[in-house]
Amino acid sequence: MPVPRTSLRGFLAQAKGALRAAIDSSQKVTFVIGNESADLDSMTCSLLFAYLRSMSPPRDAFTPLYVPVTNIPSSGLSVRPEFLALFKYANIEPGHLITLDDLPDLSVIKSKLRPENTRWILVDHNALQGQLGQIYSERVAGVIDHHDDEGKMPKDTGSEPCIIKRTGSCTSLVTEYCRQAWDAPSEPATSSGAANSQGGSLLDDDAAVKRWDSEVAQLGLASILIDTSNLQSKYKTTKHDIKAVEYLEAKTMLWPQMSAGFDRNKFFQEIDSARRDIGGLGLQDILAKDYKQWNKGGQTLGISSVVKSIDFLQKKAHGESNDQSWQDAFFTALQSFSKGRRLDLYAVMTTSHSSDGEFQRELLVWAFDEKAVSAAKKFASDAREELGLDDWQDAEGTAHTQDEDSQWRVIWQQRHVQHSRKRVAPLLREAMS
Ligand SMILES: [Mn+2]
Repeated sequence: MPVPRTSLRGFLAQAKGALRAAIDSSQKVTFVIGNESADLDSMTCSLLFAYLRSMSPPRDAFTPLYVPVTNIPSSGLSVRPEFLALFKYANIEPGHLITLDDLPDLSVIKSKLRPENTRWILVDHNALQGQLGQIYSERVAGVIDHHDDEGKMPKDTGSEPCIIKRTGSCTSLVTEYCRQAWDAPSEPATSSGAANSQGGSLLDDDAAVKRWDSEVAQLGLASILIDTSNLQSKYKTTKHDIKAVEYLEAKTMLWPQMSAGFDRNKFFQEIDSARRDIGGLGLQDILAKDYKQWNKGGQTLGISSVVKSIDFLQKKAHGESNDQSWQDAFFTALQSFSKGRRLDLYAVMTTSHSSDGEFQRELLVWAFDEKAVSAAKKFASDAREELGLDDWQDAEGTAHTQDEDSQWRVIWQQRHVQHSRKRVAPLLREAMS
């Protein structure tokens, strides 16, 4: 039985209820989970997929309801102001989101959510990382992603999707996959009091459906616009993104109250400035905000993406620790971030604009032991040309390479700015094997 048509807000309340039932009374559960950087794209992919799929699940679905999980603890929401900026368009609040805090504690998760009772659809990644990956990898039942294939996809996904395509935003692929179901006549809404009490208005009313569609469409629209710089990035924008934006914008406008005042450029600007507004965050939070981690060849690699320059990060570090030079304070902060996560290899990728508006990237790589040093040096020689790596210099013209037997640290200007973490991460992982 499909879930009757309801608002995203009502749906999330139902999904939380289903998750609780799964934990408390060993019910089956299907998760839709984004990657652990939990950026806007990952969050909206899981919401869109779970919401739309639950309205028309395949006949042989493991469970009719799909539970969207944002792959961070709820405390992580405080460093994602862009989520809050967007939630109001979707008529949801942070408390509606299902996060890792809604799953059982990792020490007992295996007994509370027995692997055989779960199924996992991965969106915006194609290999389940970390401790969830160790327990539930075998239960991955479908993938929609726009990263390099890590070779861990299930062989047969049956009626669940198995899609990896290079696009600006994974939300574009989710939209493409779900739009047929979205446009199909919806299951008649019921006036069941039980569902009403969960916060969803179930009026079988065309106007209500248009409003709900518009709210969900705006969620998806935001991610695609952010990931493609409002469709202006020539490196990132693909035809999938353009089509999905057209489709979602049309859905947004079908709600008469929205069609009068909606301005896509303004909408993009608002979400984008919220995302860039990280000045009030501490440096550790900035490094953790868009962070991913992998294990390869017995070593652990971490990569932080940051929307400000190295110069900004150094000043931030200095401001937080007045007794050290800018550089020392910065490197101390990176070291403590890496130690806390037991990293062998740590990279920081920055994006910023030069004074004359040119888009720039910097790449810092720090190897903390001999094995990691040799991987980092191999990466440097293998990837130098492709990424356009030039030595980075600070305002005083000083480079900051540190080379000792057991450690190596280097900062580059990455001239070939089309390459994001989607390319840099596979190159680093390759060098580690
Ligand atoms: Mn993505």
